[in-house]
Amino acid sequence: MPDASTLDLIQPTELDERTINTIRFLAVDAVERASSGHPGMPMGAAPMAYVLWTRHLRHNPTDPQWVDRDRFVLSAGHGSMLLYALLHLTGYDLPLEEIKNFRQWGSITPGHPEVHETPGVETTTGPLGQGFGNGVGMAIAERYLAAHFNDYPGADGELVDHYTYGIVSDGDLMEGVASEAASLAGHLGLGKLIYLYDDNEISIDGSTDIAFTEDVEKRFDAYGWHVVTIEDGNDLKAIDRAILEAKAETDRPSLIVVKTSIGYGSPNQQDTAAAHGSPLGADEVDLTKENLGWPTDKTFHVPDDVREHMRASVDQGAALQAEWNGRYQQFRVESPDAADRFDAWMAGELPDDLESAVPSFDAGTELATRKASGKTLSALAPVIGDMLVGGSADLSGSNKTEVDGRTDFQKDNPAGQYFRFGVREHAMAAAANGMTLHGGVRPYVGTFLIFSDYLRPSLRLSALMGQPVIYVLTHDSIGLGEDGPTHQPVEHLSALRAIPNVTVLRPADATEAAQAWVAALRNTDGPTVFALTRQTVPTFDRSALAPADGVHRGGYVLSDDDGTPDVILMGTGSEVQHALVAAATLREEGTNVRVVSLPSFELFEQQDEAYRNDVLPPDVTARVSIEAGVTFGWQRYVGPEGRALGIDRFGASAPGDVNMEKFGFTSENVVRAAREVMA
Ligand SMILES: Cc1ncc(C[n+]2csc(CCOP(=O)(O)OP(=O)(O)O)c2C)c(N)n1
Ligand SMILES: [Mg+2]
Repeated sequence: MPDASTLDLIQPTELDERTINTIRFLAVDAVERASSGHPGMPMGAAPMAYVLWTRHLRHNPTDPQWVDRDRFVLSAGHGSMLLYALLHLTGYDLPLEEIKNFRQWGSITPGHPEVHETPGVETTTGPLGQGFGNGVGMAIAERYLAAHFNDYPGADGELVDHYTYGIVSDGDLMEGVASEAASLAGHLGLGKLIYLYDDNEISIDGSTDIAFTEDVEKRFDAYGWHVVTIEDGNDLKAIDRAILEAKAETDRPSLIVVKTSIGYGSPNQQDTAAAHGSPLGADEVDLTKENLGWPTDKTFHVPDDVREHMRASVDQGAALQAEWNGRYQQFRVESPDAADRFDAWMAGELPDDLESAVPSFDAGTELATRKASGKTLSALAPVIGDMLVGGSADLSGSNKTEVDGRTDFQKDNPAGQYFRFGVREHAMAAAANGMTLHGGVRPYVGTFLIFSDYLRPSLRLSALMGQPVIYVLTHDSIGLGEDGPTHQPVEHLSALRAIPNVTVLRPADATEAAQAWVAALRNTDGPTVFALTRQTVPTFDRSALAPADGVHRGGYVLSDDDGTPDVILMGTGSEVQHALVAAATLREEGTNVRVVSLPSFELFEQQDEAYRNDVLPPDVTARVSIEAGVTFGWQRYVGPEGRALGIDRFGASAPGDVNMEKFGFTSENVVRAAREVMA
């Protein structure tokens, strides 16, 4: 720990004070103009943000994508105007006009920060706690990449070397996902993760006294964090000192608890929940401006010297990046192969030919799709290399997410490619989002499909942010058996399909599972979710059936007769086998049958209409679907005259094959339903 007396600390000036007030009143005025938003948080947190952004954050406003920039996460996303004010003032491409258009249609200043909308916004925040988890993932990615590249000649130990900062609020720290993520970060000893806690003791319902009274310092200390408390949130020197100390603390993540006042400066709303989420109101704005010595006749006021002072970030940022570019060039000269690899990882490049790397599976054998997934992963990992990382929330053996020859990512082994997330599904997914947002790694994460419920808010953000996290979710139906209805997903496939930009893939056999990995890896615009069986399923004889690369079209004709089908049988995953057996029975009766495998609704919907009509001819209305989940959503494919076989209730504790039989997932039932829809 550096001796604070020897540190070169900020000597606060009147200009510092005015700059902080500029940030405060940009937030106040923008919220006022929009007639909605959250002024209180920026007013209280402006000093800590100011010190962080002007004295510590290494960033380049003219290149927000500089790979070795420090990351800044505003986990308390409702304070978005704080971030927009900082981005505007430090010279990002965020003109004052956009601040005046805060929260309006088509502006780049949405109500909560959104990663692809605004230059300099690192992640989408607003659902409290998510940003906290994202930052942990960013710090993990930094550490991992540093371990993989910094030792090469020319890298000088500093090719990847940045901090991850965040501002977190009471609400963030009340959320479970933050607790999970904090516990993980403490275990991993993420020393370059530094969070400032806006400890204003106010949330929407009022004082935190009514619901949140634990000793946060002790809690984080117990998690293994370095914790410091600043009694006065306007004490710039104390904030500066605390950040310097946190940077020097390399073994533990840091929480800087900053006691602040929500709505600071507002005579009637400071320290009250009234300042949280609505405009101060014209009169109170005037009173607040008077109180802080701000001109009442001006809105969106940025004094010239404040602008000039903050715009110093542009030159500083360019110099920082130029210095880094020099290091990168040296690395490239001395370690060209590693530099190529570094570039490829940062660009998320995959080998062109993944197909020839996937294993083949013998027809006639039986294999659970989770096992086929595991074998495929093990075959692809060496081809893709260590950009591909992943782990499980304590279900590695069940999820088949481990890869031979890989080691665990731990404090003392930061190059390890495998992540022991512990029983922390939510933080696992939030961290995975942080990892993809950081760049340089491509994560997959594993748990049971049932526990998609425990990570769904983060999965939703993977989708909203277009992050290509791969979710390996196993034990995908009542077929898992004896663990019973608490562990048996029924509504989950439909629920996941309902989230926009999520690709759900439920492979029917081992060969489809292998193709599912290829499809998932190639999907770089959003998350992919696998639903994989615990139980074995037959590996189809592809010499008699269509090839498994039909997976890439989401739905394909697996088996067909000449001419127009009398009936179409369709299904996903472990139930497709029953459709095939049913087809054989029906064919013996002279029925013309088509069997369609539909592993992914989303990929199928991406196909053009001609293809979709080819697979499911509109004229053929006798249709039966079979899937061991709720029937919700299948109407789309079976149509008004078809029949959806599913399970619209909870499952039961019994052997998996008994469950399947009892709940009607049999070829006999498919045959019966087919006869009915044809009648
Ligand atoms: C997961 C989640 N639940 C609820 C909300 C709604 N919400 C927004 S801010 C907030 C709490 C505000 O308290 P705090 O985080 O301390 O922010 P402050 O009022 O101090 O700015 C809540 C409940 C949310 N954004 N995310
Ligand atoms: Mg608060």
